[in-house]
Amino acid sequence: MAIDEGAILKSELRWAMVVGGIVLVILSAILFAALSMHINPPSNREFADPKTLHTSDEFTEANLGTRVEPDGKVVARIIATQFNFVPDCIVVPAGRDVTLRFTTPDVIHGILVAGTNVNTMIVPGYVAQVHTRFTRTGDLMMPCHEYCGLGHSQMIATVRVVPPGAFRPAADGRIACGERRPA
Ligand SMILES: [Cu+2]
Repeated sequence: MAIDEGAILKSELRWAMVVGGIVLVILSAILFAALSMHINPPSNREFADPKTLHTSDEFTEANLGTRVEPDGKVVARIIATQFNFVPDCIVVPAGRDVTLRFTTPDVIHGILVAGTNVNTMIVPGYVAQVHTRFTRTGDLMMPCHEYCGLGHSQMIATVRVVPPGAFRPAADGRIACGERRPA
């Protein structure tokens, strides 16, 4: 049978269109997730030396937890370690932009906050940062989702989302779990 070059060309074009269509579907799914569901890969690139975390400016023990910065931004700083989060509970206001900042002195961890778009890896040497806005009040679970050792399954923290009226930080801007319960 003779090879019909025209038929081959047509078939190749058809398959190219199929592939192009699939790529378009995938791209629009990514765009839809990014624009309307706010699901994006974290794009922050900041370094934090694991050896000097405890003496660094930002991640000293006294500086961990939720704080309203002088410019009004709500920032929570958390260290993930084997096999704990420090602190293991943070308070955040509902309906307000919140920045979560994580780092780790030991191995790779990862977190997600159940029912929200918060999901990031925490890699030694880097600061993982997530901007979000919590809509529902209540205690949300924040487990480590990257196997980090034998105690991994016990590694879980709480994100306490309180109504804006119940979010009353102290004079220095700090607010911690256990001090003020949600109203
Ligand atoms: Cu972990």
